[in-house]
Amino acid sequence: MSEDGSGEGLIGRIKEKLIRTKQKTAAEGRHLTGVPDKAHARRLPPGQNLVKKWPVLDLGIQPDIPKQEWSLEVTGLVANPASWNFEDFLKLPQSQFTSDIHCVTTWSLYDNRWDGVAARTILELVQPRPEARHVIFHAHDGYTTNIRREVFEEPDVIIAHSWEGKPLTREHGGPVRAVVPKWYFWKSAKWLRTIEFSDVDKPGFWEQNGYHNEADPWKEERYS
Ligand SMILES: Nc1nc2c(c(=O)[nH]1)N[C@H]1C(S)=C(S)[C@@H](COP(=O)(O)O)O[C@H]1N2
Ligand SMILES: [Mo]
Repeated sequence: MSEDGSGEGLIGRIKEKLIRTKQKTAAEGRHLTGVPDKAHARRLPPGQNLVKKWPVLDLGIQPDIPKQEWSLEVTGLVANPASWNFEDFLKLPQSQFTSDIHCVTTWSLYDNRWDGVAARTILELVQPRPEARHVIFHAHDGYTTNIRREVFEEPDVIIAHSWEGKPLTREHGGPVRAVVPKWYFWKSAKWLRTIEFSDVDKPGFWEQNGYHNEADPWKEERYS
Protein backbone atom coordinates (compact mmCIF):
# COMPACT_ATOMS: atom_id res chain seq x y z
CA MET A 1 0.00 0.00 0.00
CA SER A 2 2.64 2.50 1.00
CA GLU A 3 5.22 3.64 -1.49
CA ASP A 4 8.19 3.56 0.86
CA GLY A 5 7.73 -0.18 1.22
CA SER A 6 7.77 -0.22 4.99
CA GLY A 7 4.50 -1.92 5.85
CA GLU A 8 2.09 0.69 7.19
CA GLY A 9 4.60 3.21 5.94
CA LEU A 10 6.71 5.99 7.29
CA ILE A 11 4.54 8.56 5.57
CA GLY A 12 1.48 7.08 7.16
CA ARG A 13 3.09 7.33 10.57
CA ILE A 14 4.24 10.90 9.95
CA LYS A 15 0.73 11.80 8.82
CA GLU A 16 -0.69 10.30 11.97
CA LYS A 17 1.77 12.25 14.05
CA LEU A 18 0.88 15.43 12.17
CA ILE A 19 -2.81 14.87 12.81
CA ARG A 20 -2.14 14.34 16.49
CA THR A 21 -0.08 17.52 16.65
CA LYS A 22 -2.83 19.44 14.86
CA GLN A 23 -5.45 18.06 17.21
CA LYS A 24 -3.31 19.10 20.15
CA THR A 25 -2.79 22.56 18.67
CA ALA A 26 -6.50 22.92 18.05
CA ALA A 27 -7.22 21.76 21.58
CA GLU A 28 -4.90 24.43 22.88
CA GLY A 29 -6.59 27.01 20.68
CA ARG A 30 -3.38 28.23 19.06
CA HIS A 31 -4.91 28.50 15.61
CA LEU A 32 -8.13 30.13 16.68
CA THR A 33 -6.94 33.56 17.78
CA GLY A 34 -6.15 35.33 14.51
CA VAL A 35 -6.25 38.63 16.38
CA PRO A 36 -4.26 41.30 14.54
CA ASP A 37 -3.67 43.30 17.74
CA LYS A 38 -0.42 41.86 19.02
CA ALA A 39 -1.07 42.76 22.64
CA HIS A 40 -4.28 40.71 22.57
CA ALA A 41 -3.05 37.77 20.53
CA ARG A 42 -3.57 34.57 22.47
CA ARG A 43 -5.50 36.41 25.14
CA LEU A 44 -8.82 37.42 23.55
CA PRO A 45 -10.66 34.27 22.42
CA PRO A 46 -12.23 34.20 18.94
CA GLY A 47 -15.43 36.20 18.54
CA GLN A 48 -14.97 38.11 21.80
CA ASN A 49 -14.90 41.88 22.34
CA LEU A 50 -13.11 43.60 25.17
CA VAL A 51 -15.16 45.72 27.58
CA LYS A 52 -13.98 47.99 30.39
CA LYS A 53 -17.11 47.90 32.54
CA TRP A 54 -18.50 44.69 34.04
CA PRO A 55 -21.99 43.91 32.62
CA VAL A 56 -24.71 42.22 34.69
CA LEU A 57 -26.40 39.12 33.27
CA ASP A 58 -28.83 36.75 34.95
CA LEU A 59 -32.34 35.35 34.78
CA GLY A 60 -33.78 38.53 36.26
CA ILE A 61 -34.13 37.50 39.89
CA GLN A 62 -31.33 38.82 42.07
CA PRO A 63 -31.78 37.13 45.45
CA ASP A 64 -30.95 39.20 48.51
CA ILE A 65 -29.14 36.94 50.96
CA PRO A 66 -27.91 38.66 54.11
CA LYS A 67 -24.45 37.42 55.11
CA GLN A 68 -25.78 36.30 58.51
CA GLU A 69 -28.19 33.94 56.74
CA TRP A 70 -25.89 32.72 54.00
CA SER A 71 -24.31 29.28 54.07
CA LEU A 72 -22.55 27.08 51.56
CA GLU A 73 -23.24 23.35 51.45
CA VAL A 74 -20.98 20.79 49.84
CA THR A 75 -23.00 17.65 49.19
CA GLY A 76 -23.07 14.43 47.20
CA LEU A 77 -20.26 11.95 46.75
CA VAL A 78 -17.73 13.35 49.23
CA ALA A 79 -16.11 11.78 52.29
CA ASN A 80 -16.68 14.94 54.36
CA PRO A 81 -19.85 16.86 53.49
CA ALA A 82 -19.51 20.46 54.61
CA SER A 83 -21.62 23.43 55.56
CA TRP A 84 -20.05 26.79 56.25
CA ASN A 85 -21.71 29.97 57.35
CA PHE A 86 -20.13 33.20 56.13
CA GLU A 87 -17.93 33.59 59.20
CA ASP A 88 -16.60 30.00 58.88
CA PHE A 89 -16.10 30.50 55.16
CA LEU A 90 -13.82 33.47 55.81
CA LYS A 91 -11.82 31.35 58.27
CA LEU A 92 -10.99 28.78 55.60
CA PRO A 93 -7.59 29.26 53.90
CA GLN A 94 -8.07 32.23 51.55
CA SER A 95 -6.73 32.66 48.02
CA GLN A 96 -6.47 35.57 45.63
CA PHE A 97 -6.49 34.98 41.87
CA THR A 98 -6.61 37.35 38.92
CA SER A 99 -8.33 36.08 35.78
CA ASP A 100 -10.17 37.13 32.62
CA ILE A 101 -13.93 36.81 32.12
CA HIS A 102 -15.26 35.58 28.77
CA CYS A 103 -19.04 35.70 28.41
CA VAL A 104 -20.77 33.71 25.67
CA THR A 105 -22.64 36.89 24.67
CA THR A 106 -19.18 37.99 23.36
CA TRP A 107 -17.88 40.40 26.01
CA SER A 108 -14.60 39.81 27.81
CA LEU A 109 -13.24 41.66 30.83
CA TYR A 110 -9.56 41.31 31.69
CA ASP A 111 -7.77 41.14 35.03
CA ASN A 112 -10.45 40.49 37.61
CA ARG A 113 -9.01 40.09 41.08
CA TRP A 114 -10.97 37.60 43.15
CA ASP A 115 -10.69 36.79 46.84
CA GLY A 116 -12.20 33.66 48.27
CA VAL A 117 -11.59 29.98 48.80
CA ALA A 118 -9.82 28.07 46.04
CA ALA A 119 -11.63 25.05 44.64
CA ARG A 120 -8.52 23.06 45.46
CA THR A 121 -8.88 23.98 49.14
CA ILE A 122 -12.48 22.75 49.08
CA LEU A 123 -11.38 19.53 47.36
CA GLU A 124 -8.83 18.88 50.11
CA LEU A 125 -11.42 19.46 52.81
CA VAL A 126 -14.33 17.46 51.42
CA GLN A 127 -12.42 14.65 49.67
CA PRO A 128 -14.70 13.76 46.75
CA ARG A 129 -15.03 10.06 45.99
CA PRO A 130 -13.29 8.81 42.84
CA GLU A 131 -16.63 8.22 41.09
CA ALA A 132 -17.63 11.88 41.58
CA ARG A 133 -16.77 12.94 38.03
CA HIS A 134 -19.10 15.93 37.90
CA VAL A 135 -19.66 19.11 39.90
CA ILE A 136 -23.03 20.86 39.93
CA PHE A 137 -23.44 24.41 41.25
CA HIS A 138 -26.84 25.27 42.72
CA ALA A 139 -27.74 28.91 43.22
CA HIS A 140 -30.31 30.80 45.28
CA ASP A 141 -32.25 31.95 42.19
CA GLY A 142 -32.82 28.33 41.12
CA TYR A 143 -30.01 28.52 38.55
CA THR A 144 -27.78 25.47 38.15
CA THR A 145 -24.72 24.79 36.04
CA ASN A 146 -22.48 21.75 35.61
CA ILE A 147 -18.77 21.22 35.05
CA ARG A 148 -16.55 18.17 34.92
CA ARG A 149 -14.56 17.54 38.06
CA GLU A 150 -11.26 18.11 36.19
CA VAL A 151 -12.47 21.61 35.36
CA PHE A 152 -13.29 22.28 39.02
CA GLU A 153 -9.79 21.02 39.85
CA GLU A 154 -8.09 23.73 37.76
CA PRO A 155 -5.85 25.86 39.98
CA ASP A 156 -7.63 29.15 39.15
CA VAL A 157 -11.16 28.10 40.13
CA ILE A 158 -12.34 30.07 43.15
CA ILE A 159 -15.44 30.43 45.28
CA ALA A 160 -15.25 34.18 45.57
CA HIS A 161 -16.62 36.69 48.08
CA SER A 162 -14.72 39.73 46.76
CA TRP A 163 -13.88 41.39 43.45
CA GLU A 164 -11.15 44.01 43.21
CA GLY A 165 -10.81 44.01 46.98
CA LYS A 166 -14.47 44.79 47.66
CA PRO A 167 -17.29 42.45 48.70
CA LEU A 168 -19.15 41.08 45.68
CA THR A 169 -22.25 43.16 45.07
CA ARG A 170 -25.64 41.52 45.02
CA GLU A 171 -26.05 42.01 41.25
CA HIS A 172 -22.78 40.16 40.64
CA GLY A 173 -23.72 37.24 42.85
CA GLY A 174 -22.81 38.25 46.39
CA PRO A 175 -22.35 37.15 49.07
CA VAL A 176 -20.50 34.36 47.21
CA ARG A 177 -20.24 33.13 43.62
CA ALA A 178 -18.25 30.53 41.72
CA VAL A 179 -15.57 31.67 39.27
CA VAL A 180 -14.44 29.20 36.60
CA PRO A 181 -12.08 31.35 34.50
CA LYS A 182 -11.23 28.86 31.77
CA TRP A 183 -14.89 28.46 30.75
CA TYR A 184 -17.48 30.92 29.45
CA PHE A 185 -18.95 32.86 32.35
CA TRP A 186 -22.33 31.09 32.46
CA LYS A 187 -20.49 28.29 34.32
CA SER A 188 -19.69 30.77 37.11
CA ALA A 189 -22.80 30.53 39.27
CA LYS A 190 -23.80 33.65 41.18
CA TRP A 191 -25.49 33.49 44.65
CA LEU A 192 -23.93 30.12 45.20
CA ARG A 193 -25.74 27.87 47.66
CA THR A 194 -24.60 24.28 47.06
CA ILE A 195 -21.68 22.53 45.42
CA GLU A 196 -22.75 18.99 44.55
CA PHE A 197 -20.36 16.19 43.59
CA SER A 198 -22.05 13.61 41.40
CA ASP A 199 -21.26 10.43 39.49
CA VAL A 200 -23.70 11.46 36.75
CA ASP A 201 -23.67 14.68 34.75
CA LYS A 202 -26.61 17.02 35.37
CA PRO A 203 -26.86 19.64 32.64
CA GLY A 204 -27.84 22.96 34.22
CA PHE A 205 -30.18 25.75 33.23
CA TRP A 206 -28.42 27.02 30.11
CA GLU A 207 -27.04 23.61 29.22
CA GLN A 208 -30.67 22.42 28.94
CA ASN A 209 -31.60 25.52 26.98
CA GLY A 210 -29.29 25.40 24.01
CA TYR A 211 -25.87 26.16 25.43
CA HIS A 212 -22.96 23.76 24.99
CA ASN A 213 -22.37 21.27 27.81
CA GLU A 214 -18.73 22.33 27.93
CA ALA A 215 -17.83 26.00 27.57
CA ASP A 216 -14.29 26.42 26.27
CA PRO A 217 -14.01 29.94 24.75
CA TRP A 218 -10.95 28.90 22.72
CA LYS A 219 -13.02 26.25 20.96
CA GLU A 220 -16.08 28.52 20.83
CA GLU A 221 -18.19 25.97 22.66
CA ARG A 222 -21.11 28.38 22.78
CA TYR A 223 -24.29 26.59 21.66
CA SER A 224 -25.18 22.95 21.24
N1 LIG B 1 -27.24 32.15 39.93
C1 LIG B 1 -26.99 32.56 38.68
N2 LIG B 1 -25.73 32.54 38.24
C2 LIG B 1 -25.44 32.96 36.99
C3 LIG B 1 -26.46 33.39 36.11
C4 LIG B 1 -27.80 33.39 36.60
O1 LIG B 1 -28.77 33.75 35.90
N3 LIG B 1 -28.01 32.97 37.89
N4 LIG B 1 -26.14 33.79 34.83
C5 LIG B 1 -24.86 33.33 34.29
C6 LIG B 1 -24.48 34.05 33.10
S1 LIG B 1 -25.24 33.61 31.67
C7 LIG B 1 -23.45 34.97 33.11
S2 LIG B 1 -22.87 35.64 31.68
C8 LIG B 1 -22.82 35.40 34.37
C9 LIG B 1 -22.96 36.90 34.52
O2 LIG B 1 -22.34 37.34 35.70
P1 LIG B 1 -22.33 38.88 36.00
O3 LIG B 1 -23.75 39.35 36.03
O4 LIG B 1 -21.63 39.05 37.30
O5 LIG B 1 -21.58 39.53 34.87
O6 LIG B 1 -23.40 34.79 35.50
C10 LIG B 1 -23.74 33.45 35.32
N5 LIG B 1 -24.16 32.94 36.59
MO1 LIG C 1 -23.90 34.63 29.94
